[in-house]
Amino acid sequence: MKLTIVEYPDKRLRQKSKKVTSFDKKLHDLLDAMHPFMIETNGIGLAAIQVAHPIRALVLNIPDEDGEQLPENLLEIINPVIVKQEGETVYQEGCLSVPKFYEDIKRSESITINYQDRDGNTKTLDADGLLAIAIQHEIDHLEGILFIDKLSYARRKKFEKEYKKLQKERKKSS
Ligand code: QAP
Ligand code: CO
Repeated sequence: MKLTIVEYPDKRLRQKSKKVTSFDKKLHDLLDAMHPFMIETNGIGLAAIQVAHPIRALVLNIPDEDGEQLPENLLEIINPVIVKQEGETVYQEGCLSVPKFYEDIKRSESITINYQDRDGNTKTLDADGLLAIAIQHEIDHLEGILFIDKLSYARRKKFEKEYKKLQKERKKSS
């Protein structure tokens, strides 16, 4: 399956993703394609809507202490629901759908989610650190929310200006 990234300001990123009800080969093929796509594009998290599939599915692969993204650390999360969140943390986030832009974003420090795996089995996961931040970022995608939506008015304006300039330069060189 060939995947391409959907980039801001594409309106498709604003859709609310649909709950997954069929845990079938079609879902498995998509997940199997999302993992290598995420690694090749230097991502640590990817929601299906970012590759034009508006379903409530995401993949994560948080690098270990050596910065390596090990296959055994691949997480596939379907239909996630945050059932508990505690504390506050700030991290400089980026997004494959908003290339080359990074800003500090405030999130809960630790979370508990309920979700399903690729076969529809119900699971619970406690997360903190970068994993907790990444899960919250990806769950936002399922609601059509981007990390840039969380910026102050002034920062958002600055972003829009810089991003437009960057896009013009990218168009010129492509
Ligand atoms: C979401 O983000 C995230 O601008 C995943 O040029 C962000 O994988 C989770 C990326 C922060 C936790 C903390 C961004 C790759 C990748 C870019 C990503 C770029 C190339 C972003
Ligand atoms: Co993102």
